[in-house]
Parts: sequence; C-alpha cells; structure tokens
Amino acid sequence: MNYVFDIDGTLTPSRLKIDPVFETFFLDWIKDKNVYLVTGSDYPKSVEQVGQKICESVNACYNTAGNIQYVKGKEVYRNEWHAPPELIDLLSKFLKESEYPIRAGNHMEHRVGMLNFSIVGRNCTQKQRLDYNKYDNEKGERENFCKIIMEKFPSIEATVGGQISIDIYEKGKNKAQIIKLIQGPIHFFGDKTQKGGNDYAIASQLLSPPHKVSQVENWQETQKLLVNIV
Ligand code: M1P
Repeated sequence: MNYVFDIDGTLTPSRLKIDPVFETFFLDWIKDKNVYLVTGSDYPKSVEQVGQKICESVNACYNTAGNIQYVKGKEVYRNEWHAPPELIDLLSKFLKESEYPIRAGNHMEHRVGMLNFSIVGRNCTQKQRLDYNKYDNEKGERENFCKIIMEKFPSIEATVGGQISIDIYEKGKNKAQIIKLIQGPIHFFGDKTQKGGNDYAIASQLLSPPHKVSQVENWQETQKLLVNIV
C-alpha cells in the first residue's frame, strides 16, 4: 500500500506546525512504508509545518497541488501556469466587492502551476484567519467564488483551500494528477474530501478497492487511524 497525506488539517492544524509528539510518532510510522505528501502549499511552507525530517523521509512531496515534486529536498519536476489577466480582473472585483471588512494583504499568491486567492489575505493574523473562516462557513463566500470562476472560465478549476483561501489551477492540474505517478494501491488521508474541497479530486478517484480514502477532521484523528496500521 502507498500512503498519501494532505498536510493542513490532516497532519497539522491549518498553516501551523506539526505537534511535536505526533511528529515523532509519524517519523517512526513512516519507516519501511511508501509515504507521499500532497498539499496546495509550496515546499518551504511544508518544511516549516512538518519539518525537514518528514519532508525528506517520505518518498516524495507534491506541492502546489502536485504541480511541483520534491524528493529528498530536490525539485524533480514542475508544471508552470500563469493565471490569465481576465481572471486577475475578476479576483480584483471580488476583493473590491466582498462585504467582509478586513484586507490584511497578500490576496493573490502566485505559486507554481496555481494561484491562491484570499479575501482576508494571507498576511492575516491567526485570529483574523479564524474569524474569516467563521464568516465563510456562514456565508459560503468561497464556494460562491469558485462557482463564478468556473462558470466564467471553463478551462479553469477553483476549489476551497484550507481556512481562508481558494486554490485555482488549469482544469485537471489538481491533487488527482499525482495518482498516475504512484505505482499500486493508494490510501489517501485528507480533510477536504467533500465536493468543492481541494482533496475532492484525488479522493473521489480512490474510493474503490484496492484504493482507500480516510476523511479526517484533524491530525488527532489521523493519528488514531495510523495507530491501527502497522
Ligand atoms: O493545504 C490546504 C490549504 O492550505 C492553505 O489554505 P488556507 O490558507 O486557506 O488555510 C493554502 O496553502 C492552500 O493553498 C492549501 O490548499
């Protein structure tokens, strides 16, 4: 079996560091197993969150939704993509028109093969992050943005990222693209496996045996499941 893990919400709290006790457990658990990480974040953020040891002990780290791959800290491939100016205009309009009052800065983060967009902005504090997430859970703002983007740009895919942002890429350049790069059955662990979430594309292709999907609420739930896999 190959084990594939999302990071934010699955191995760590969103955008935060891995729990040190879980880190030690996970490092021991991955020994002698085929383990991969896949996340919307870039590699430096993965290192910051789960640590260099985990990033370099796994078979590969797929960042920015699988658009760039690292093995033992070295880049193996990358898919470049540049968001069209019309999309940037639409996102600027969302930024101008959203009723959410706070703009903390860094609202459009260009990453390899994708664009990450956030109304509150990636420079927000942890409190602002949680406040926006609460607002979004009530209003469904991000889901609505994704719908509008995909209606206007049929060749583009937009999914709800972690707590504050949406991930935007060329159709098909989502986390599911890594399935064909891994030989054999896959057990995927993720927290956003429902329709509209950024784990949905990969999870929905792995629902039948020999593959397996574990939807988790947080890293504690992931750990509980891993204890039973030897
Ligand atoms: O891995 C989940 C997501 O983590 C971050 O999301 P947010 O800042 O919204 O919590 C982002 O890096 C996002 O791209 C990523 O998909």
